[in-house]
Amino acid sequence: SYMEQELRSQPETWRAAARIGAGDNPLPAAGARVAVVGCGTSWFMAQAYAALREGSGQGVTDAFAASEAFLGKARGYDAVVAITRSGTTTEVLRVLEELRGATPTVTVLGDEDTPATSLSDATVTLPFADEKSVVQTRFATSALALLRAHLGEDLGGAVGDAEAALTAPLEQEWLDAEQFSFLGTGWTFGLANEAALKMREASQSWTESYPAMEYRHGPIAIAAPGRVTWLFGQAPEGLEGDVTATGARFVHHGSRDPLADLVLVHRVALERARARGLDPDNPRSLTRSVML
Ligand code: F1P
Repeated sequence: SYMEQELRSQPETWRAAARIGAGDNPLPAAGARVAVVGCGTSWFMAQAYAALREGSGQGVTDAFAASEAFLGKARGYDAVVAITRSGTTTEVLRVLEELRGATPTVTVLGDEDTPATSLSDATVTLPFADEKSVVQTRFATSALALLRAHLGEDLGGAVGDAEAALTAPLEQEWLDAEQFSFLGTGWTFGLANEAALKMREASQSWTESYPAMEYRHGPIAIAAPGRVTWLFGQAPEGLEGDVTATGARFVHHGSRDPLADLVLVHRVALERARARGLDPDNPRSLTRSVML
């Protein structure tokens, strides 16, 4: 499948994206007030980037689903970053159109020549990470690698961890699980949202996602044997004990870069799709880009 080829190329595409992020590019400089928009997977990458950028002290950074962007919110952003693999997603194009001539926009794209290209003040294109599969893997993670490198992060460890995640054994419990809850804190909450979406899109699995400590405020009520609770990033105190007490399988790879842990989820989603006879490249009810 395309999904398999694309997810396997991630260490290489992250390296290439990080080089662009660390070099000269039009992404907003430190100090700017930035809004980041996208749909679906691209929105979740926007969430991760917003938490990282603001957390690193480089300026106020808010993420919005493009369909909800700026609704009833004060404007006043110095720049807007849009993330869209296709450059054709209706809600993203609407945001770019609305901001034209008012707020500078930079769009992170898979392809050079798209409707979003001409509507943006500047673009960063990742053609080597563009994809054929409807389900995004390497474009999304490479876009985030680009953005992290632009914030000054060294992606070397993440790339090495992604290589390891491509060969790590998959546990049978993950392949058989009846339900998954993905959890994260700060930027890894965006990754948890993306992990849950990936499993739904590729394998029609029942999945949910929450900020890690929110999980204890209700959602843990469905944790049980045969279900998996998968935590990205740092482990908040007390969470593991609460989850294991339910009989659910608690998964936490604390020493791995959380973005590389997402690669492991890509593989689980692909294997579960195969086991169910699904084509992960062409999920039911989805298209490569959603247009009105
Ligand atoms: C985003 C999108 C996602 C969806 C799927 C296909 O498109 O439509 O909403 O989850 O992964 O892509 P894009 O704006 O990044 O092209």
